[in-house]
Amino acid sequence: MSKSNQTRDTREPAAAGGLRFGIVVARFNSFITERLLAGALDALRAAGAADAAIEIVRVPGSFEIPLAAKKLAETGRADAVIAIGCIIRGETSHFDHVASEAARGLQLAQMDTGIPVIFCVLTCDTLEQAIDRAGLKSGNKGQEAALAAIEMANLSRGLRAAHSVASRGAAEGAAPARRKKRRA
Ligand code: INI
Repeated sequence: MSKSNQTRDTREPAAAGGLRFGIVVARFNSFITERLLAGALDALRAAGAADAAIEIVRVPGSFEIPLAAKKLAETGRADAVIAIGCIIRGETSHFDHVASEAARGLQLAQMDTGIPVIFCVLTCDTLEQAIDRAGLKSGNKGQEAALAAIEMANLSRGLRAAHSVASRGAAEGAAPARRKKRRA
């Protein structure tokens, strides 16, 4: 199988009309993160998201993204949150701490709140790698993150709706049994 077949995205174009999004953007390496934000906004708007349905929050660096993402998810104002940051390896182990805590914190944020949190935190060895992923050679990872956010927001809504139909069905199914018991 060719590499292009392995990686091709065969999803239908996602629809974002009626969905609400939160975006947390780190100011550290803002030359990159603002490009990722622009890519994410382009993709959300192209899919039908209204500007009024997109809330953007800025934080100092990637280490601070998880707490802001969790708080945004907890407001109930977002069907999905996109976390945008850029961590570039330096000469010390600082990179590893920031990168691993950002990833761990964002996974915790989505598991704790039940709101999808999309990981758009670049972890690069060089500035050139980051530039490539923010709109040059390798596309814009912000756009990819927006598509993942739309997909997960729709999936979550669908699963919630299916769950409430199933719960209603179970409650209705249980009601006659309770009535029968009282009559006996
Ligand atoms: N934050 C980043 O988002 N990217 C980096 O590359 C980075 N580096 O290399 O230090 C970085 N550090 C700041 C960190 O995220 C916190 O803002 C800071 O430690 C204060 O808590």
